[in-house]
Order: sequence, then structure tokens, then C-alpha cells
Amino acid sequence: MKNSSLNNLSVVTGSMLCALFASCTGNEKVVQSERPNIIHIMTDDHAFQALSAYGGAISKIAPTPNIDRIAQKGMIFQRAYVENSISAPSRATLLTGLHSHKHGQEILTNGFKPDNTVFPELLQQAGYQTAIVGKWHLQVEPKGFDYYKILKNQGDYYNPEFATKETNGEYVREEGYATTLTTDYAINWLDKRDKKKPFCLLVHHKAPHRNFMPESKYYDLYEDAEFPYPDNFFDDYTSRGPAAKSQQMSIMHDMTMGYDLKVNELNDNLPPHLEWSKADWEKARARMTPKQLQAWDAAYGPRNKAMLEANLSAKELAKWKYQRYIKDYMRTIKSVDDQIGRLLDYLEENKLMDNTIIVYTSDQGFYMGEHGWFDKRFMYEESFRTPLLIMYPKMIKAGSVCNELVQNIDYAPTYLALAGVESPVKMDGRSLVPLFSGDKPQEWRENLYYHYYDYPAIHMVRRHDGVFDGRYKLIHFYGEGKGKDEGADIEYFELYDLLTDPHEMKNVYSDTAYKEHADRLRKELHGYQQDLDIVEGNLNLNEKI
Ligand code: SGN
Ligand code: CA
Repeated sequence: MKNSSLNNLSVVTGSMLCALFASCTGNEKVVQSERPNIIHIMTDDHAFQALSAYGGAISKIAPTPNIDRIAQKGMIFQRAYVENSISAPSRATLLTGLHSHKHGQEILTNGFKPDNTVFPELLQQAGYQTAIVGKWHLQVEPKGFDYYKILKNQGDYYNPEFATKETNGEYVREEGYATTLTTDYAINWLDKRDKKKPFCLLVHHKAPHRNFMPESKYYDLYEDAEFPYPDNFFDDYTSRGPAAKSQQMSIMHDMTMGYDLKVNELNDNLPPHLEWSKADWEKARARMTPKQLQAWDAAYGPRNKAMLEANLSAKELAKWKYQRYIKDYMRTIKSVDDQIGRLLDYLEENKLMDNTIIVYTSDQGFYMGEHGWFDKRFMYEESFRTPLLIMYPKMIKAGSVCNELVQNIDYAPTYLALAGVESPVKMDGRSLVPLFSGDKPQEWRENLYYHYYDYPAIHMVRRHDGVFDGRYKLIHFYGEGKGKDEGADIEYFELYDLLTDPHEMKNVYSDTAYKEHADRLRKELHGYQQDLDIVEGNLNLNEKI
């Protein structure tokens, strides 16, 4: 940490306040005189490939100029990852700074321990005002928030239901589009807050989550464009194990013609594993007002008709699905970008930019057709990695880049460190503050641990854990085969060299040229399993797999 960062500090004491800077000694606790406000903006399933700050091919056609403002005025993280690529576990990790098996929310549906310590409650106890608006997705009532206005379950795009303390947790339908409403609630709360206290606000958008329904003003956006196909769109999974082959997240085979792709005419006669989607698409349509529905059908009806009349071959249909998917997904992102611009403008107008740390991220990554997929869950790069942009002018120089390995276990420790608050429980993550100067700290982690548990479940991705050191990635798939696909019990490894194979097409685990890395990472993985008290998927290093 550079000395200049020690400007504007005052000395205080107290057990809840801890030293932010390494130069503190003894019981003297040093915190910034003006504690920073915190805004954590998190979308649901936003792929880094779909954000122009990261320069991907999709975002060249569909840029995100407002989200990019955070990168231009702050720091872009090139190696930000999650520890379990799925929503509820990721949200629980954000709140607790813990790996999934410790906070209990290993899978989508349940598990969050009510007695988990969450960072907002610690900030609240230290005098912060705290709020969350938008997606919550845990089966417990939000704790540690002065105010919440949260979406029901996954949330809906059109006329969604929100619950607040005032409604006693009851969900009440609001008319409007989720992304705009969520931003309205964020700004309303900021406007009405006690301006004498620092604040922490979590803005959690539903978009661009399935089923990718755009706002009416963007129905025509990108319609004439042809988005580029990833090179591995028609991946045949050669050299990969059974998990990559048996998943149910293929654009070609598992995307639904009604619910996902909005072709009303094809919402019947679905294959058994997609039958659920018939009713879900009818429900999504029924949520819309007659006027909204009329506008929707006026835009999508003629396009659907043209597609049906074109009598597409299987390959042409896969490409048509990809185009429809990417266009709708990027349209929902356009609204997110507008609304983040609106929030940033509000902060600028109210002179809140200088003393607020603004973080933009997603609850996990997403496949934009890579390997032929949508959805997430795998430790392969597109779902394991997330966008992460942080702006905080007091500590971060505009236009900085961070290449260190960071993970969503790090958010809670970062926010607590910035506020000068000590956690009574040990968190797995570590504060990102030492990275803000742009210099590589002497001691930073050299690899990351990942663990996905939610099988059998929708998309049928097998359980796996693994280690990534920034270049080599070892993935360990394991577990009993059960559920709809009647898959076999599995236990095997995959190894990738991201430098020579960035799209993870060539599993080199059995290649003797990589034996040294396979052995090294197997030991690292075993070490993580022991240190973190992992209870399932444990390796026996003496057994040759
Ligand atoms: C829902 C989606 C799935 C998605 C999970 C998890 N189906 O079940 O496609 O993988 O959520 O998403 S849907 O028909 O309900 O849209 S997550 O972002 O919450 O983890
Ligand atoms: Ca998600």
C-alpha cells in the first residue's frame, strides 16, 4: 500500500474496527475518517463475453458503454471467478465470504444456514445504512438490511412481484419492467437515506437471466445483425469425459422453442425433458398486460412466421436459435446498461462518486454458444469466470487492469476492510484492497478452488471440483449417476492448458507431457479438500484415476 493512501486517516479505537492498512500497530485501529459508501451491482448470468469493456466479438455489435464507464474510471479484473457457478450459492458466498459447503447453500434450492454471519449485518452494526433491491434468491428472509425490496424467486421481467419489510415479506405485483423498477427502487432509497451515515446498497438485477425477455423499446434492436458464432459452437466433445457429453444445456437440443425462443406456434409437442416449459411460457405471457402482449406479438409474430416458412435444416435451425437467443439476451443487457448509466448519473449529480466504491459483477458467467451451450455450472472458463469492474477514485487509478486471481469469496472481506469492520468469523476470501494500487502484492493466492454440487437438477451437469492456477485447470468430476439421464457413476479428471487451448477443447490429463502439472494440481486439489474440510468428492491420492 502506498503512503499516499494514508492521507485523510484518523485514529480511533474499538473492537469492531480493524486496521485497513498493514502499517497499523498494537491496539490502535486506523480507519478512513470518511468511511466509503458501497454499491455492489450484480446482474444474473452476465457473461464477460457480452460486455464491451472485455472486448469480445458479441459486444462489438452490442456494446455496453455505461457499464464500461466503471472500467474506464476504475479497474478491470481479467481473472475474476466464482467458487460455485450458480445463483443462490454465489449470493450466499457474496454475503458470507465463505465457500458453499460452509454457508450451506451448495445447491440452488436450499441450505443457507440462518445463523451465517453476513457482511451487511456487520456494516449495519458499525453504523452503515444497508439495502438490497432486486434478486435475492435465498430461502431465508434478508438479514442485516435496513431496507429490502426483493424479487420473488428468480423474478420476472414483466410486472414482477417484490416483497419489502412493509409488506411483511408478502410479494406484491408492480407494473413495469424489472430492470427499470429495480433501479427506481435503488435511486428512491438513495434519495431518502440519512445523508449523515455511510451506506451499502446491493443492486441485483434479474437480467439477463433466462428466459431473456427484452423491454418493448428494444424489440427491434440488433434484428438485422448477424452475431458471430463461437468457433466451438458445433463442439463434439472429443477428448472430454461423460459430463461434457451428457449435460442438458445445448442450444440445439435443450433450448425450448416457446419459453426460451418465443415461437408460440411451437410451444406444444415438446420432448419429455422440456415439457415443463410449455406452462412456463404461457405463464410469462399471461403476466403481460394486453397492451404489452400486443406489442410483443406485433414484433415477434412476423419473425416467427418467416422462420417457420423457411423450413430450416437442423444445422440452420441451430444457428437461428443462436441468433434469437443472443439478440434477446443482448437486448436485456441494453436495458441493464441504460439503467446502470442512470444510477451512475444520479451518483455524479449528487456528488457521491468520490467516496463510493462501485462494483459491477455477475453472480456467475454464462455460455454464449461456446461448446454449443447456454447456462453455466461447469468449471470451464465461460461460466467459472465473471465480469468484475471496480471504481473507487480514492484508491484506484482510472483505467487500471488487474490480472491476479480473485474470487467471489473476496467481496465480503473487501467491503468490511474498507469500512474498517472486523468480522467475528473467519472468512475464506481475502480483501481485494491490496490489489487496488495496481501493484502485485507480495503474497497473493496462486490458485483457486471450485466446487459444483447441483446434480441431479435441471441441465444435468455432473458434480465436480477443481483447481485453477491461472494457466492450468484441473477438473475432477465425480459422483453417483442418478436422475433422468440414468447416467453412470463417474470419477475422472480433465486437465487444460489455457495458454495453448483457451477454449478448453483438448483435455490433456492423460498426455505424459503434462504429467508434472496433473500431479502438481492433484496435490493442490487434495490440499484444498483437506484445508477446507470438504465432505464430498474427496480424493485418495494413492489411488490412480
Ligand atoms: C432456472 C432456469 C435454469 C437455470 C436455473 C439456475 N430455468 O431453473 O435454466 O439454470 O434457474 O439459474 S427457468 O426455466 O426457471 O428459467 S440461476 O441463475 O438462478 O443459478
Ligand atoms: Ca445466475
